[in-house]
This record gives sequence, C-alpha cells and structure tokens, in this order.
Amino acid sequence: MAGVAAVVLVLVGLPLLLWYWRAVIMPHSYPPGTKVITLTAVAKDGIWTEDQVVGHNYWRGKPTRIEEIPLTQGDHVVMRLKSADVLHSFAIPLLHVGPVDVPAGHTVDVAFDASRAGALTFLCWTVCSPQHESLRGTFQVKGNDKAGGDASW
Ligand SMILES: [Cu+2]
Repeated sequence: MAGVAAVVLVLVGLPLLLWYWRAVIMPHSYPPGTKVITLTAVAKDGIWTEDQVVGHNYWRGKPTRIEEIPLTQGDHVVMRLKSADVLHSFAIPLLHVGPVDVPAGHTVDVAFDASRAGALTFLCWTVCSPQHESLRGTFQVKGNDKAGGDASW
C-alpha cells in the first residue's frame, strides 16, 4: 500500500512540480520589464513562429510566420529559441547578437538590448534546409528619445 502511494505521489507530484516550475517560477526569473519572446524555427515551412510546434502537429499544423516584432528602443529582450526539427541558429547582425546555435530539443535563451531604433533583421545563420533563406524577420524598433542613439536605422 505504501508502495502504491509512493508511485502515485511520483506520477502525480513530479508533473505538478514541473508544471509549477515552468508556469510559475521560470517566467519570473528575468528582471522586471524584460520582454520574453518565444520563437520556434521550422525548417519545413521556413519560418520562425510563436506557435508551439510539437511532434503531433509538426506535419499537419499550420504555424503562423512571425515576420515583424515591435519593440521600443531600450527594451531588454530575452529570446527563448527552439527548433522543431534540425539545427538552426539565430543572429541579429545589426546588434552583434549571435549567431547562436539552436539545436532541436533544446531551448536557448538569447538576451539583448534593443539599443538602436529602426528595422533590425533577425535570421537563421545555419544553412538548415531549402527554406533557409526565408527563416528571417524584423524587429521594428520604435525610437525612444531618452535612449539616444541613431534613429535613422
Ligand atoms: Cu537556416
């Protein structure tokens, strides 16, 4: 009886603990005001998406392409990057961010400050698939006079 109770405790308690960790503790582990953006690279569609792409909907799902992400100059951003399939990588050349490898099955955090205004391209830096060239998008960074910097970019 004690054995059954122990097994039930592990089978119920562990997932609950993991859920609590991911839903309650992890989102608050960044400094206040941090913009957390989760993107998943999908080689098959040649996109970055905010949708969750997991095994069962990989082939049948139609994830939404993320092309533009609005930011304000001075924003502190954490990108939580995932790959739904093969090795991708992530870079923001105008901010000297990356390239950072994004292997399948891992979540890679990349932090940066939107230190300049304008249209800043982000892209996959690894030739991952025939759709590689379309794995890109733009941060539209709104100028903020207080932050200074060149607003013409
Ligand atoms: Cu690529």
